[in-house]
Amino acid sequence: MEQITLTEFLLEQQRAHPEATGELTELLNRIALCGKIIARRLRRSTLTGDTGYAKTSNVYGERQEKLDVYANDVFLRHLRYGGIVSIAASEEMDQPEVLSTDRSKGHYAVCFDPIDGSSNLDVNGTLGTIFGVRRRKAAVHDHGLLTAGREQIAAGYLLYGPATEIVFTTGRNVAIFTLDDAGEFFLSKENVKMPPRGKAYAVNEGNESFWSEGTRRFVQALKTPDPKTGRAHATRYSASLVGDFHRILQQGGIYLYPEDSSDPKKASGKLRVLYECHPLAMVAEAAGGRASTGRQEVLDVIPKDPHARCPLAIGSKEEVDRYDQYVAGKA
Ligand code: FDP
Repeated sequence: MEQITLTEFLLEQQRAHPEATGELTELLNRIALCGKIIARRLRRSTLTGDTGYAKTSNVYGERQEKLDVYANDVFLRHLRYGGIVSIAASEEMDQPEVLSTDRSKGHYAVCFDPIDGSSNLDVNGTLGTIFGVRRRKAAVHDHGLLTAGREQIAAGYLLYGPATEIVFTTGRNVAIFTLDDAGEFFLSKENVKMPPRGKAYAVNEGNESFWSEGTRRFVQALKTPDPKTGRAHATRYSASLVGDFHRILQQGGIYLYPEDSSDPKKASGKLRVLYECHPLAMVAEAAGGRASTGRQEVLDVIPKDPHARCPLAIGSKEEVDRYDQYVAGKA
């Protein structure tokens, strides 16, 4: 099989759009580079003492892992180079950081979650990095970040599992690239389509007593055998949104992080709109799936601040549609 590298793929896409400047190609290549650097560090982290807590906490008051801090720094360093990114905002930083004030360049704003699934760090479990790219808005006090997810022009994630993969979309289709020993990302799946219905669901069921009635009844329905097939949905929860989403992208199903009444901070769920929900929602839609808060399309959510959260139901269209019905009390 002829193998095509990420760079070749991006250059081909760029050539197909004569108006393209090449800056987005460069940016996606830089994000892939960050993924390689982080993956290299993760591969040896249980031997080198890199796991465990840093002495800092993030804006949510959550203790940061040393690798959260490391991965955030890797992104900042490599996004700054070349001046094509004006603003970077991350789950691990209190405020968005201005990387370039050169108005002739710096056309992009990048939101990212450097390490998703941090509780898996100490046990060599699946991890990820999530990113979403917007065009910079000139002279807007909030840097143009507080906009709907539909403003993203590209989004995706890196998965650190048995293999490191990068998955992204620029809106038309979704492609998966796998890192091989040569240090190159090679195309492993093109034009990925999410099945309209799946066989599994991912949710932290330990939180059930803090869910709304609609969420509780929905998950109960997933566990009830379908009269037509005699099968119920299987539970598949890895504590890594990226890990769970990657399965759902390819095999269908649904991931849920609903509103949770155990903690006022989780009244809108746990996941952050800009760093997690918007980017994955863009990938899901481009693959034919959906992402909903239960009441609204995730891509229509306009966050009130850079660290705003929203409930997330993401995956196959059939399951996400059904979730909305339960939340609305129609099922
Ligand atoms: P984490 O906080 O460990 O980074 O991004 C948030 C996230 O992980 C998701 O990756 C994961 O699905 C979820 O939170 C796990 O949260 P719970 O421990 O509450 O289940």
